[in-house]
Amino acid sequence: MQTNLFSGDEPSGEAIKHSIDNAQLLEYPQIVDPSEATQMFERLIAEIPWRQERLKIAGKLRDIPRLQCWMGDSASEYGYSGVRLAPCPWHETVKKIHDRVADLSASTFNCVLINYYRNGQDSVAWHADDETELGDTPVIASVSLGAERIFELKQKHQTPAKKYKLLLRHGSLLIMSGTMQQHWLHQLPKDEGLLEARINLTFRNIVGK
Ligand SMILES: O=C(O)CCC(=O)C(=O)O
Ligand SMILES: [Mn+2]
Repeated sequence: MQTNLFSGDEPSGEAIKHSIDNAQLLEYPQIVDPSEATQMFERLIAEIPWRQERLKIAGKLRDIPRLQCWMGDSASEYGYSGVRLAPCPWHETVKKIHDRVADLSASTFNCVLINYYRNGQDSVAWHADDETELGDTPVIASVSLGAERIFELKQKHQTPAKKYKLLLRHGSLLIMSGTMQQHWLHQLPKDEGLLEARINLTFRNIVGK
């Protein structure tokens, strides 16, 4: 698997534009300075109403390997891997991050899925954020706080599939857009031995709400 960064990457202002087929992937290595990012991280861990969602796998209900909170405008309800999530009202810190991200990406977001990976045993499996309520070419803005984790990308339809890895840093922003969700899958694999936690906020816009 090819590692960070992609050949042909170009700097774009304070962002790095990753060159991948049929997609746009823009990385801002630091949108908040590390001390403010740490304050945000600690506040979110303490104040977000984290939920343990469960999924039916082979007829058995199992805990998903992370805690979550769905947050957003009151009308946004969302389906994720078969789970229906009703939104919590905006938290002050999340709203602050939202405003920064909306400004940088020049996009509108009416909700955010927040994931809390308690340690390296927590993860998210291969998937695309391609739910119909997000539209055909969604802009997904993904903010990372806490432990650095590897984020992996894999082509959906090609054999052999190209794969890439990116290191997602404390206080960084990754914007996935264009036809990315149609052509690529992404995952956050387990990181055996990692004891530190990470929070990820993926801002989304549910169309027609
Ligand atoms: O934690 C991450 O960086 C990715 C999370 C993700 O892909 C999702 O919540 O859809
Ligand atoms: Mn995703």
